[in-house]
Amino acid sequence: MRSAPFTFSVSVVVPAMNEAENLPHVFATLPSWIDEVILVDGNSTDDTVAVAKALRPDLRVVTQTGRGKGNALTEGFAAATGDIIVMIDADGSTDGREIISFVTALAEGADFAKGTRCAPGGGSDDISPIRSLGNAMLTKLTNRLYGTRYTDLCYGYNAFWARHLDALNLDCDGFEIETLMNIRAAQAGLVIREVPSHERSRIHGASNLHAVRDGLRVLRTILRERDRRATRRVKLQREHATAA
Ligand SMILES: Nc1nc2c(ncn2[C@@H]2O[C@H](COP(=O)(O)OP(=O)(O)OP(=O)(O)O)[C@@H](O)[C@H]2O)c(=O)[nH]1
Ligand SMILES: [Mg+2]
Repeated sequence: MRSAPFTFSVSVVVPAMNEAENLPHVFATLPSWIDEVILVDGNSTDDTVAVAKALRPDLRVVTQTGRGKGNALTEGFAAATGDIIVMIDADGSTDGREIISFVTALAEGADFAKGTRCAPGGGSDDISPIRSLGNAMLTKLTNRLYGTRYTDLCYGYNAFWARHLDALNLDCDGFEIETLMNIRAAQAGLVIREVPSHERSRIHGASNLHAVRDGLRVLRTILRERDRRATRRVKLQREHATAA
């Protein structure tokens, strides 16, 4: 039952591929005042969907049509009906009890609330030294190229007002989705607030992320978005010149 006195509604989007064993833990952390939970199933071969539905009869299930976490989130966001959309993982690493911090940041004026493990109050039980180094380098590069002041680029716990979905214009398939969101949010001039978050270890099962392969996808995204920005600038200048 809803107990928080919000005037807006909150959807939680959970991408899940073979996470049946983790879902009882994940759903147990979700606040009672969430209006909608959408599980985006990546064609799981275990009981993910059945377990999820049994845990939450009000659950909405979206079966993704493509592949990858990016595709899953994009399709889940499109299906969400809430004023606010929160994205969390289904492996037990993101704690639903932190959702209130994200929603509060948005209610206080942020457009985009970005989780960070690397600011005071945040942390990780999960990230390896090599991934931590890679993330730090990619974060630094993004900050340099886009003038942002992010402390943690590649983290999957974020929330935003659904009205900004068009500005984010998401069009990627893989784990680079968080990077794309962070860059596009900044480029769209959204008010971004970082929210300290503590990442826990995956409870059961194996990670789908491959540090080198997915790190390179993130790097390509960072560089490609810079080219997109340059192309857009030239196009705008041409349009101005033609109009003058
Ligand atoms: N629907 C769907 N969900 C996915 C897909 N790939 C990953 N996920 C989910 O996305 C979330 C994050 O994936 P993980 O494999 O834990 O990767 P990660 O959290 O980035 O990496 P770790 O820190 O190693 O756990 C989990 O809930 C996965 O089940 C996919 O292709 N489709
Ligand atoms: Mg994980």
